[in-house]
Amino acid sequence: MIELWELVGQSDRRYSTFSWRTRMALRHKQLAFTEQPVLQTDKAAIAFSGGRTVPVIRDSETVVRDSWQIAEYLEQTYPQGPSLFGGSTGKALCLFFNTWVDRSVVPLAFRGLACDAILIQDPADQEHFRATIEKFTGGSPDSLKLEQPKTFERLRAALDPARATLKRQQFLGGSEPCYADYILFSVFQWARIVSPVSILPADDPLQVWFERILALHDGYARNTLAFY
Ligand SMILES: N[C@@H](CCC(=O)N[C@@H](CS)C(=O)NCC(=O)O)C(=O)O
Repeated sequence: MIELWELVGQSDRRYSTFSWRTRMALRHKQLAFTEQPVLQTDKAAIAFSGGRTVPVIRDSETVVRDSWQIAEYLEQTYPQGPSLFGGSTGKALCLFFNTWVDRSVVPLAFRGLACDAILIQDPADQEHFRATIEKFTGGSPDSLKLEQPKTFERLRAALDPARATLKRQQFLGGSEPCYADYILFSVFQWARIVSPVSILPADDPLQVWFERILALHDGYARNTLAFY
């Protein structure tokens, strides 16, 4: 069975953004897997992967790290399951989307949510996470909390192309979800797991789409410890 290494916070909160992409890809492919929760500071637990971040999967003898590489691996290794990319053109566009979300959406979401996310970290990870916040934002949790409403405003504006698209179709993949849906979903899933402050109003097409993804695969993603 496939094993997935991901992060864990207080009260068994499974908050890792990038691991949610992999979890949803595994469910989409209808593959069974077990989870191996690790702390951010427990780099020894994932040293076998050759990297310092999760997600990591092991499938028999094969170890793959990095959420994008994992999606590629699953699509190639398990062609019989529902497709993640819908062919080579879809894969190329999903790669663009992955890069856009990682470079334009994740940094804003991190800036907005890190001040709350530090509060759900395991005590052993708090100092490490504080240093990560400082490195990526140049700010402290307190200063970022003051900016939070403005940061969320910028985030909502940055997402306008996705919002406009989701007014016209059910999923980023069209009438069915594809890997692009899970990429953007992972940011909002992280948000609801680490922070009580919701980013989107209930009638935002992005929120309606998010609820749709939460309901997929028998409500799999909804069924995790979260604030809302
Ligand atoms: N490009 C990587 C990014 C992975 C990543 O940054 N993972 C975070 C968790 S969401 C991590 O492992 N952080 C550990 C740390 O900061 O020490 C991917 O897509 O898998």
